Amino acid sequence: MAERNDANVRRSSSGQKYTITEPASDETPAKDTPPPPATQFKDISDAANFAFAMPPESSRETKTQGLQPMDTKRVGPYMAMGDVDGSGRDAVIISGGSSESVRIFHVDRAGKLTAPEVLETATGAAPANGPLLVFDADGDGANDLLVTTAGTSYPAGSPLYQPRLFLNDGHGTFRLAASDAIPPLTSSVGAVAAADFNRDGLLDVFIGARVLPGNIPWPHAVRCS
Ligand SMILES: [Ca+2]
Ligand SMILES: [Ca+2]
Repeated sequence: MAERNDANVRRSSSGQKYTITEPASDETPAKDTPPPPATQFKDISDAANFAFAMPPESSRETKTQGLQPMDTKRVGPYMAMGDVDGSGRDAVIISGGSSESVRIFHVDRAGKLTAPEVLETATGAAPANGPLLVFDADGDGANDLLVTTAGTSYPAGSPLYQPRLFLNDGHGTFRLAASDAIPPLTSSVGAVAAADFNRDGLLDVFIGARVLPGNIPWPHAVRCS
């Protein structure tokens, strides 16, 4: 019998015979588990009042679209951060599924998150929320909030996919912008970003579609306005 570890077996030459014998006892030998590596991060979710459950969507999109490899509306929840009340501290904004309201967690001076404000109450009768974008849409110096939609629960082209823009009064109170604030857009969204793409000094918005509902894997248009 020759005893070798895995590395030695991989380096063995031809013409040798190895006999591997299992222990007689049924007990599983203890693993030589190395200690977890040191990390610079520490979980303070409970101490910061940021421990909460956000249940996933219950229905399965893949039942109706055999080529769809995953449930796109279960990709979230999505999160965005930004100072929305002029405090100098970033709030945390979370969006969930079609039955989960968009919630705003402000951060107090002690670094703890306050009880969340509900931006809009979810009814379940709309697509799941998609990526969020905090940016100053109207140029008044206060961060506003764009809420997109995601998933394939509704047919392509449904107006229910229209993103919603919420304008901030500068103190963290949001109101839904006028219906013509955003051109008609029915994308199931996977990414959103703001930058001055055309260099005119004004922020522009990139909205990237993830899927075309009912037509997987046909791509959907990507918009920039
Ligand atoms: Ca603004
Ligand atoms: Ca621009």
